[in-house]
Amino acid sequence: MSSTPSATLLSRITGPADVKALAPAQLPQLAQEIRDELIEVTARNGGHIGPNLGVVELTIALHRVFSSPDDQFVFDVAHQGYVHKLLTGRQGDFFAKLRKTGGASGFLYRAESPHDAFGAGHAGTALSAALGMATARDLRGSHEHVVAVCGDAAFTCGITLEAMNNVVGSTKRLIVILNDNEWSIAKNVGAISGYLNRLSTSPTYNKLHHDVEAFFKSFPTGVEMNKVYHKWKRETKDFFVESSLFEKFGLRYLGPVDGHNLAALEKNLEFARHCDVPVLIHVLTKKGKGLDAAVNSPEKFHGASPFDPETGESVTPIPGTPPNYQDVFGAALSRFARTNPKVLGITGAMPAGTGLSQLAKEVPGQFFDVGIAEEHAVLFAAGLATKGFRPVCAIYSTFLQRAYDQVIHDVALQNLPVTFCMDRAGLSPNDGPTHHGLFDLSYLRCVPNATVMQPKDEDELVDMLHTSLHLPGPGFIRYPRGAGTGAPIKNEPALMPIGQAEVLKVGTQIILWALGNMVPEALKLAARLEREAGVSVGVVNARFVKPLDRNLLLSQAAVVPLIVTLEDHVLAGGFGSAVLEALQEAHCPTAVERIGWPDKFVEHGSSVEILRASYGLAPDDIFQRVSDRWRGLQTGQKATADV
Ligand SMILES: Cc1ncc(C[n+]2csc(CCOP(=O)(O)OP(=O)(O)O)c2C)c(N)n1
Repeated sequence: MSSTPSATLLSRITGPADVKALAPAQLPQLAQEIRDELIEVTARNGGHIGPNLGVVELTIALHRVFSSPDDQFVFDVAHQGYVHKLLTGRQGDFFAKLRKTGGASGFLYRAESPHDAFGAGHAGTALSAALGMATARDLRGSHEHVVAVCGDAAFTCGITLEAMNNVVGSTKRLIVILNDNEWSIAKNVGAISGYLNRLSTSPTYNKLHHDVEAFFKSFPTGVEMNKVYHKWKRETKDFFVESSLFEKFGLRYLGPVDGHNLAALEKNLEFARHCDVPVLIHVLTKKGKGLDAAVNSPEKFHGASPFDPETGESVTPIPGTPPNYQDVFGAALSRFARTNPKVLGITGAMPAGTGLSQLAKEVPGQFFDVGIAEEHAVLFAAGLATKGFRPVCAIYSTFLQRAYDQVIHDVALQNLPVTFCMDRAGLSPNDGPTHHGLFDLSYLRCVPNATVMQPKDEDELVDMLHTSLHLPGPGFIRYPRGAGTGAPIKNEPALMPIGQAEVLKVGTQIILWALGNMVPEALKLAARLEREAGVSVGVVNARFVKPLDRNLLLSQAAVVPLIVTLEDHVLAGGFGSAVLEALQEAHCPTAVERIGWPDKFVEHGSSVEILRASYGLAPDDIFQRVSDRWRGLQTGQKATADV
């Protein structure tokens, strides 16, 4: 694996100036050392190994031709920013702890380094942001370069296309790198992907590429590039053929360029640096280059869990680990779709992550991957629903944020029966704030016609999916990342009474109202409170956040002094807020203690447990808070009685 630090070129890179100082002949060694480091760290920690192995040469070339942080790189999604981190002073221990508590984030953050010009984690944002930055530069009269680095799948995002539509008229100087590896997480889809494929193989464009080569060859080295460019431009007015899609949007097309050929990359970047028109360089890269397993299985190694660096085999899960929620959902949806041709599954470029791969394999005619296009996914579902279909949009909680207007304006307002299955509700610990699903209850609870639920286990997830497929309007089901509880799944799913909670344990002094994955926590907490604080504690599995089981809540609140809500969601506007609102509307004065995430962006960390502990949400903290609140109420009651 990696050589001892003193022997490596990489260990001597403290910033971009050191990358520039290397001789061209040293660069292949640097690239190899970077790949070794990427493999070693991601094999241990998990992470976006495939995308990063593909951009090693591209990132080196960017840092040799431009001068970060004065010049600015905006990486789309920013999951391919590991190489950029290694070249901008973040190697060593910090990088070794990639995606772990106290280590480098798996994405780019303005707060992490001055070299991170723009943060991201969601796809399709780079071109818009870069256009804004380039326009700001022009407005204030400075001269730095702004370079957007976008994957081919980023061009399936509406925002990228909206930004392209605005390049003309916004700035004359913008450099866009189209990093084309033909893959999104799964194989890229749609017309744009087909177009890029034709572009990379088209003889016309390959000829243009050779012309750029010829241009460079025709001038002696050492001549000032700016003069060369202007002379060449005068002489070859017709060089840029107004025929690629990008040229129609005002971006001069250069390429395709071999993304693993450092000399070719540097030449094209150098050329683009001197252009006084917006330029798009089409760079062809191999996702996973340097790790055979990743080249052979690009989807698995897009974002991999820890793996054996020699064989690429995933580190096997602990035997007996229950199935993931996503797989239970995928199996259930396939099963429902097989017997009902009206049931359809829709994903925005996440067939494996959402569990929809199973539907794609078993009932392909009822499966749709629309690319990274959540707004379209939801609107498309709305259209399908008007014709009697039962579409299921499988979109992570965090990515559904992007389609909020479609949820309200197109689905809920027309009360269309679209089901939303929101995986990764709660923490995505190693990914951090861009990927935590902590806001969906707040943004959905206020939407009329919505039914919002969260299952306590896998079996209830299947029941909820079945129930939602029978709703007259939109249904939203949230569930967390990772393994379920191991609950056995019934042979036949049950239709759940809408808005009915489930009493799991009767108690007479405190009632814990828990949502979804907090239910098992609540059962443990109840047992401990009874054991250690001598209180009688009941537990309710809320199941529905909207409509909330008001009857049960109010009947309990009439007889117990304390209701505690537990949710894996922000407190502001979440499940506990729904409980408070219901009590307030009934003028019920019962005390409520709400347990949930605070009004902060929660950073990345090694595990859910570590992050919970750092926000006072570890089981001990919750026990303490509830015991204290209970004691406070008792003291208060006694004081009132004494008066
Ligand atoms: C809005 C949104 N939807 C989905 C994702 C999940 N996602 C992360 S990377 C990715 C594919 C990106 O492909 P591409 O832009 O081609 O870059 P590559 O990884 O191939 O370098 C997807 C779908 C996301 N980050 N953001």
